[in-house]
Amino acid sequence: MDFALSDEQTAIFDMAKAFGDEFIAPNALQWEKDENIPKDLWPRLAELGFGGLYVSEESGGSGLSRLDATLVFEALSMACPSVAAFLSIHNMCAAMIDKNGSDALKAKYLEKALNMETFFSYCLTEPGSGSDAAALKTRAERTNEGYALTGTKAFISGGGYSDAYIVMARTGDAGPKGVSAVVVDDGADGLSFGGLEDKMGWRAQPTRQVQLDNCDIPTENLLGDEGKGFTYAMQGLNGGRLNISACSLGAAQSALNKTLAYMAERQAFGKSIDQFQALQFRLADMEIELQASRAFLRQAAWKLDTGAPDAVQHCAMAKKFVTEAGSRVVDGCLQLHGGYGYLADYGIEKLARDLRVHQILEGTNEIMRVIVARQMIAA
Ligand code: FAD
Ligand code: 2MC
Repeated sequence: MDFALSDEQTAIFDMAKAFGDEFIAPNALQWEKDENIPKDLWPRLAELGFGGLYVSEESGGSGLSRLDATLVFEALSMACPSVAAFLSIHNMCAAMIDKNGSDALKAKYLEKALNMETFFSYCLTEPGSGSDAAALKTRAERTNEGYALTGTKAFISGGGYSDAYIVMARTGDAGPKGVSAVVVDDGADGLSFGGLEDKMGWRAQPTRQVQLDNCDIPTENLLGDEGKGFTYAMQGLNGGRLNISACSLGAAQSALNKTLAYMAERQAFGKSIDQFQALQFRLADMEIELQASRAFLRQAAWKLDTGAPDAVQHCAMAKKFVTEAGSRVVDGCLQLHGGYGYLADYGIEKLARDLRVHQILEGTNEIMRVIVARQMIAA
């Protein structure tokens, strides 16, 4: 057992960190104010191979492991977790196409997804079904040419911004086995979007409803087999949950780094505030939480990479543990900044807002416990 990163993994982390430091961190507060990530960022990330991190090399992707990918999201989130998490959703979609798509679907979308000419969103949640995802009602009716989709998807990251959408829709009976996954292009007839959601965090990236009203798609846009869409969607989320955890981890680490520097400068009662042992203990507790999170997350990623039988549970456990630890650490960092922590210019309050949603999306942390407890009881 080796807990160290390889030289190659260290280089991957450093490359992502350097990109984030130079091109994302200086703009993060402005992009949040603008409620927009400039689209020219994505092809530049794609040049580093970040458009298909764990798309196989034979399909033209980077062929990295899930563990390697967590390093990229941890590093990019040190610059902005909202931008990094958005990239994670695209990667989840690209990998779903690579893993499950027909040759025709891959030929149509994969290359453009990898160079991020085509940016993907993932559409599972509906207004009436979030945690109970298999209760989704959007229908995909067979037509002569393909499918006609009708229904509404809620809370879609990149809704109205992305170039294509992977939509989970019902082609069969109630329950998970009646769900298929299809690709819908931006601009398709019958596709429209709700208004921009006004959110607590993740404000740089747009969230909208995706509305489908007899939206026609060709047969070739079916992803994999009919009736397997729910499983594809869940398999995609296993990696997504690791990435979201990595986003919490990187953001919390950057908050802690900033806090250490701040405390060395800030004076109170004749000394720098890092000299108060009560505060040193808080720093130590935060360091311990992040180190434990990192080790636990990487172990879960390794389980997914190696096809361990308990990989799903470990992804869920990591998501619950790391996203909560990340938010606790950022909140602690805000407190250690005193009043300045509450001001936007210091960047800490943004992280507190951005990270909060990581306990809700990609499966709430209650659902993560449902997954773990089901396995414990079944064992
Ligand atoms: P509900 O399912 O209604 O849950 C309400 C509460 O009940 C929660 O606390 C939940 O944990 C709890 N609960 C529900 N069932 C159980 C149970 N069995 N046991 C214990 N507690 C339970 N979705 C997408 O498909 N694509 C996206 O790109 C996307 N992006 C998002 C971006 C943002 C900013 C947000 C806020 C959400 C996004 N989502 C997206 C949706 C997200 O995945 C859902 O909000 C989430 O899965 C929860 O669903 P819900 O909001 O319907 O809550
Ligand atoms: N990995 C692989 N397969 C999975 C899986 C996973 N994580 N979870 C479920 N499955 C399979 C499962 O094995 C079963 O297949 P089979 O019958 O062949 O064995 C099938 O999917 C149905 O699973 P369940 O019987 O467990 O389905 P159930 O309806 O009871 O509940 C639950 C599943 C609650 C775990 C699932 O609905 C869930 O994860 N809900 C949370 C939804 C969610 O995460 N939404 C995120 C939206 S995306 C987002 O927020 C973004 C920001 C992008």
